[in-house]
Amino acid sequence: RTAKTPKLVQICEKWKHKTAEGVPELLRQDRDKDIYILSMFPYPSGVLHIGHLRVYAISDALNRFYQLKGYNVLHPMGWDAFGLPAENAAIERQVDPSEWTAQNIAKMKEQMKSMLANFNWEREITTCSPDYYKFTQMIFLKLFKHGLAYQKEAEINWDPVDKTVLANEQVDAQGRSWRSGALVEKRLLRQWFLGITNFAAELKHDLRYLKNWPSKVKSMQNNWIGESNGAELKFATNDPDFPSIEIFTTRAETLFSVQYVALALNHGLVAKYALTDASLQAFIKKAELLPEDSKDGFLLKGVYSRNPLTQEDLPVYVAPYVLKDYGYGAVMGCPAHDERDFQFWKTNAAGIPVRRCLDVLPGEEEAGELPFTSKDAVMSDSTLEYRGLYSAEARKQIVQKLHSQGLGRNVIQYKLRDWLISRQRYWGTPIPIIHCSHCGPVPVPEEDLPVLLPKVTGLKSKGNPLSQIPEFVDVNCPTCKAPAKRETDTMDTFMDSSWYYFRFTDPENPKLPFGSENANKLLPVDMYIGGVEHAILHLLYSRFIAKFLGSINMWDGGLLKNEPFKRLITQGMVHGKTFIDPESGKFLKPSELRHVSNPEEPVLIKATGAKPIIRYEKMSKSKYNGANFNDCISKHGADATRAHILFQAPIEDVLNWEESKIVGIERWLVKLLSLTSTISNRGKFDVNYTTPKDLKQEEADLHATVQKLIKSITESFEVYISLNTVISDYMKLTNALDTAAKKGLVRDALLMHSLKKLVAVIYPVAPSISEEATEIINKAQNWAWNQYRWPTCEPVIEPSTLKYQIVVNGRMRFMLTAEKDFSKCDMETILSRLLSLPEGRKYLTNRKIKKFISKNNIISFMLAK
Ligand code: ANZ
Ligand code: ZN
Repeated sequence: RTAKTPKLVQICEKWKHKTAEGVPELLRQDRDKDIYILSMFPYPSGVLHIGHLRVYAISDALNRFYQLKGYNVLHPMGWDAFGLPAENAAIERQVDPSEWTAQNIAKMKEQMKSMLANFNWEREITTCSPDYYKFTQMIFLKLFKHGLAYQKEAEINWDPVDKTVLANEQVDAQGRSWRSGALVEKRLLRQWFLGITNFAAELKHDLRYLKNWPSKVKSMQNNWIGESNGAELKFATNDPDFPSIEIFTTRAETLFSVQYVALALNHGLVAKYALTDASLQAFIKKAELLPEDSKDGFLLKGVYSRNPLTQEDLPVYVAPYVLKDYGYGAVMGCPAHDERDFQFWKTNAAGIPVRRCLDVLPGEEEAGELPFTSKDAVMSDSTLEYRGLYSAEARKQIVQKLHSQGLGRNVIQYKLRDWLISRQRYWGTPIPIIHCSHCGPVPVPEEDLPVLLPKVTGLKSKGNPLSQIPEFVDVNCPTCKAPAKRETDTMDTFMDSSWYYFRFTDPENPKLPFGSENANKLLPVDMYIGGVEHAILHLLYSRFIAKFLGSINMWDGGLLKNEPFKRLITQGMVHGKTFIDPESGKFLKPSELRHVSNPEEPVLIKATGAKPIIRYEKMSKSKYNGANFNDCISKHGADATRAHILFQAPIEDVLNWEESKIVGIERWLVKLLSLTSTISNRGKFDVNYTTPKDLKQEEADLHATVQKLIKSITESFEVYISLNTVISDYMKLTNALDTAAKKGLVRDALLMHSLKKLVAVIYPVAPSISEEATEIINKAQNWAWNQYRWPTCEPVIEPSTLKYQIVVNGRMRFMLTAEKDFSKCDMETILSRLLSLPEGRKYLTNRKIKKFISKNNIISFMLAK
């Protein structure tokens, strides 16, 4: 470790207060340009990890860049504070979850300050605070009013020992409760849902407006929504209670090869027969536990369904492979052209030949074994009037024909399901509903919000604590005043985070979640930065809520169709260095390793002296590869740490964290400061210096390099958001000035002029060093200059003099500095100038010139022997 490192730490400490406020308010230039930069708010677990350091280093660099550009930057921070970990801590340690959360927030806020993240703390929000969840409840009530919040039965994970509902994350891969170890049961429970599927089409189609989202994220959203264009077809039955079965198909042209109809376990027709058929009941019970790809089936004897196109009567099966909540929970089975149907038919109707209706395209090789599943095919001879037609055309004509007979129509299906928000847990936003036996579910009147979460002492793992508090549960119906029961479910925490970016635009509004004027002015978020692990749910729920709030005129998302996030930046994970014993395959602790000063094999295993396997992996306690946020900052200072993490990898890539590589950054920062002193002490300069027109070639070259790098840095921030290139450009710029300062071929005033630009452009990443450099300059120059303005790119200046190479008989003999057009002069003029110089006389006196060439900056003579 160099002796200079502690100095960087001290500099950060020295400027702590100034760097915390960002560009001073009074100096921000053009206050009517707004920009909203948001990093995903964290869960207050108690510690920030290196992954957080990465996100906030990115968002704060962008924040400070736009401050220098004169923007009014909204860069807020808050806490996604409801959820299971606080509840678990409360159960385990018998602490109040709100206190536990508050302590964690305090610790993490300190860490954010120590990394110099400049947030709008005056707008801080915490989702578990009644001032916030009051409005989460208000938004729920608006959804309720519009029919978008409703109750229905749904399967939950039930722990029969603890007698409690478990979240999916609390059930292990073997289907056991994480706490009691009991085998988890599926139970039906009435639960609250939000009608996100009403927005499925918009959520899918508006993805096209998100030009600045990573395409990977858009396609993940697209797949999750899962739009499927097909047809609803009616198969008549011989059952008077169910005169027809509706099925969903994307392949209506395969109707000629349909051999059966299969129904999901919960289909209405199945329910009817199960009432009287014990063997069917037994089958359903068994099948509920089978995986989705199971090919089991149960034939409903005596029931037939009629193919609407061929009028053929077909058998009807009950099959677990038919999904309960997709389409109509019913399929038409085409063994010849669908893999799943083929397997089902083989299992359940062995021996009955498969009937095909599609052939390969003309000129293609016959597909061989069935099933033949290509969607690009032609109708076979067996299909009468459709024979020879391409699948797509036949599909269209068949649906048209069935439509005219009232037996079919085109429909779009989505894979997306409504959002189950009920949680039978304590630490969440209470659902503001009162159940009345006369009036049904009644919304809590707005003036009674928030429905406060009651304080609970001695939280236990069994059951939902809210349902055990009579003062909470027993209330009067707001409508008829009769005794009624309060809803005891709380909301999924994704509900809290689905609208927090609205609240930041108007965090103190006492009446509304936010005022529309503020939201319209500041939203959509210009840049949203966070982990790709939120690519689906959080972003989809946020898009849904933003669109819903737009649909009821709570804000106007304008051209972006109520999309909340204009640009999405997903940062890659941070991996830590792991050491593995090659013999046992075990992860090694730092204490089991010995560091030696051999650059080839710097680390050895203490016990065996062998070389460990080194890999970078996701940081985790069990791999001993975590890195400590506080350590890094206290050893190297915030500036170096920020620059290091930004430099190590492009934003979207995985970053292999290796603290020791920070030395490169430290060397650069130390060099920058010493260069600043050197140039500052070379004389007194005009604070308003502008680049003169008469530059020597060396000066013009440096000037051009500086402008090129400033342009590149600006574009990296503004266009590409490529912050690792920003750091490498900082280094190039520093080196260019350092070299020029050492060579002494550039006038010092120009060096100072360029240095000021460097000091300004590093501010977004290294604000303390930028302050320190400014102070060095101001002290030496007796200036009151500040660096809080993004430098302009000056036009390139043609040098007024050039350096010419004088070549004699093919060898470069000496250099000459002369005016720009010197090489265009005639030979006599050039020669007489050269002969006035000692080197010229040495090579050219009294020599006969055979050939003379003068081009660009090369002047060449061939002499006669
Ligand atoms: C007949 C057919 C023939 C089908 C063929 C496919 C190939 P996507 O594209 O994912 O939407 N299907 C419909 N409802 C279902 C349910 N509840 N559970 C399981 N499968 C269901 O898939 C649409 C296809 O999935 C539909 O088209 C239907 O099978 C099946 F050669 O109908 B198809
Ligand atoms: Zn009532």
